[in-house]
Amino acid sequence: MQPLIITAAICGAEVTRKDTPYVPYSPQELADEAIRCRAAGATMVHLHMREPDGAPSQRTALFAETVALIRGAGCDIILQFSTGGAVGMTVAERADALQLKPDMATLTTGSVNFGDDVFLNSPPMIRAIAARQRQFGVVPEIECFDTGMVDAAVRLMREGAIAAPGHFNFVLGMAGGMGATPAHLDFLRTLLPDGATWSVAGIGRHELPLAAHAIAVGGHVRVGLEDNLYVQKGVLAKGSYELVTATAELAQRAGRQLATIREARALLRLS
Ligand code: KMH
Ligand code: ZN
Repeated sequence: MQPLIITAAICGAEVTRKDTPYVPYSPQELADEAIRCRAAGATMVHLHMREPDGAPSQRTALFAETVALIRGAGCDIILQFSTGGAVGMTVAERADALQLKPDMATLTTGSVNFGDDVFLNSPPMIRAIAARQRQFGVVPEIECFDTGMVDAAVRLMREGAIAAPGHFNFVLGMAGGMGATPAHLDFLRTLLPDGATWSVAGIGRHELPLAAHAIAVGGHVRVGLEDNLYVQKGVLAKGSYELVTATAELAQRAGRQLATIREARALLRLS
């Protein structure tokens, strides 16, 4: 089995300090959290930005400051920027920071109801973000909130907008998207192009059970406060690093090695 890549999704766009006091906002807080997650076993960090008041942001200057702090501290974690941003942002806002050439960036390959909102990703929007990723040599992580997004990604591969076979992340359990059962995950896996890598991000209480399933069947795992606030029922995680630690413990019990940075970069086809 491949060594396990754990991605830490440390703040997202929706979680606020009203939900948990532990969500990082500032570049320094984001960098510190990324470094704690690396120490706990994460090989990749999925980054959103926040304005000082906590409002979701995709400002390139904030990404640049956060990356400088992470790298300045000698942390080698793989950097993955969000291009999803927050509901309602334009493609230009969402994709501006790709000019910083992170290792990876997300690419959601379809629209989905997102709570009471719609996370809009029309085919022209997806192609525009994919084109900017190609322009800056940024490898996409294909975010799938529903089955048709896998099929859409395969169509984009056929037309040359995304390189095959790709790396997919299934976000399961969000209100409006696919359910978060092992059966949903097992079905999604059957749709992937040969040679694709995949991870799962279970929302809320589904996070660690789906992580355990992915660890058992050879997939990779995303955890963190973007997706889930609790390390156990009723107990807030004091940071995404506690969720990374819990995932690393699941892997250890299952006999699955954690990927080194070098191994993760090779598996994800990063330069
Ligand atoms: N915040 C969501 C609307 C991504 O990072 O690419 C979109 C999202 C996906 O979080
Ligand atoms: Zn995200």
